[in-house]
Amino acid sequence: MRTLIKNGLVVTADASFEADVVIVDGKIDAVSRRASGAVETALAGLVADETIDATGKYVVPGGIDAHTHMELPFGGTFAKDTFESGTKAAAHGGTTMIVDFAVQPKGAALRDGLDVWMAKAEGNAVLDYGFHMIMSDVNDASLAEMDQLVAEGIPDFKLFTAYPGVFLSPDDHIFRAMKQTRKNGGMIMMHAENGPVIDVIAADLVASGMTDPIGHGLARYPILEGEATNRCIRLAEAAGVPVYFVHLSSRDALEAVTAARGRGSMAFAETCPQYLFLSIDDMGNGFEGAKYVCSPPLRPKDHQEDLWRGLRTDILQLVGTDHCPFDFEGQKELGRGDFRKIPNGLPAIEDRVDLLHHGGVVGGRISRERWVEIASTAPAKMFGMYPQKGAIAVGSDADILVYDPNRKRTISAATHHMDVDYSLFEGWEIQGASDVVMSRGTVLVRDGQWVGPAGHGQFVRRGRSDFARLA
Ligand code: DUC
Ligand code: ZN
Ligand code: ZN
Repeated sequence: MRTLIKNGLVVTADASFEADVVIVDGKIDAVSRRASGAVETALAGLVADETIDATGKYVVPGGIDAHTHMELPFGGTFAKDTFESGTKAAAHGGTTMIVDFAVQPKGAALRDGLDVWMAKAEGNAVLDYGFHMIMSDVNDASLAEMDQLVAEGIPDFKLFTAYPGVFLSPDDHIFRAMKQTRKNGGMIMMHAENGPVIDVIAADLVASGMTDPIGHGLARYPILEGEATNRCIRLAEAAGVPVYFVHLSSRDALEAVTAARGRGSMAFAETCPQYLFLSIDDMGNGFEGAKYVCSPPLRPKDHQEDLWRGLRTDILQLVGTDHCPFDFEGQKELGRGDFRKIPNGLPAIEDRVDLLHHGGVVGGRISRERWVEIASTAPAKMFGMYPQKGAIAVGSDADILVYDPNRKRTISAATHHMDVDYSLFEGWEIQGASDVVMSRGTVLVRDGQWVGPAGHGQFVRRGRSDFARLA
């Protein structure tokens, strides 16, 4: 099968140039530049099974969302998107690969959790997928298992300083896991908030009668993210390993990463669309605010431009979603009368690529090349799958968007594809949308319609991070 995408503007993390792209059997076979002013490339006479005219459009690598939680059991319920519905929604929004988090059950092996998540994804995901591993129990056995998982293409491990009694690992456990990655070449990902202190503040708020969702945002002080981020950086420095912060949300945490990078530490971080576009003000409308409950919480509005600055200056390397959707009705409602019982998590997977284009490129905050980098190329490099993914280059998987930078669309729960009954961005008109979404050469979405096969996704074995090579 040969496909030709012609007349487009190829945009990569490095440059933009006019070129035609040939795809053969799912891989990029040629990227042929048009000479300045020329209408056609050297490929003009090429016969293809399908030709896609990308005149006036960008041709970019598909988005990679390296932070998702399909079907996560959490807060007494389950994140609602399955691997099928969640990856389909992702594809509609220009994402062509996800990395989800498998969870080690407490008291069981890493492998037990991994097997469960593999079974959920296999045959159901329509996009290629990888896994990070959440470690709920750090002990001699799980430390030894880490080496095996790295060898099998699951090289990163998430630990928490938050959620006491559920996911929290004490400092010595975090340190032991970090030391293990020094030996096996993996990477530790941290959810950094001071959970025990947050629980004290939250209990005080509830005791004083503050039970609304806004209490969730008020209890989780930014300084407690800054403290935990700095602590984990120092632990990683002591262990001599890189460390990656998931869902960095605040100026306080950004300052910790900035300082670490300034002294040469390998500290890396992502932020998420919700922290770039929403604020704690969104949590204030009575119980409606439950729609915006996630951890870390939405921050005061003035943190947003600091996060954009972080993206512009590479203090933050990429943007993932932490996609973890719960219906307002029946799920978020579990926390009526006590914000601590609201399931934490937001739906965002379908909007990430377009929101970053709209707020970043159209909004004049980042270049279109940086947009491609934070949405696709940097995740591929950070998580050991570049240049198979995240590139428009000969030999790469043909995970490609034909992207219309001018098309406007209105976000709404009535038209989105995520399996959740509300949208964080209801009624927002944004600029930029994918006309064609292709995974390994197969068109999945065309002009907003699903045209792909079921169960198209494959597990991607990942290698060492390109960002975090040790001497
Ligand atoms: N934060 C969330 O909001 N949801 C899932 C897990 C997490 O850390
Ligand atoms: Zn987290
Ligand atoms: Zn998460």
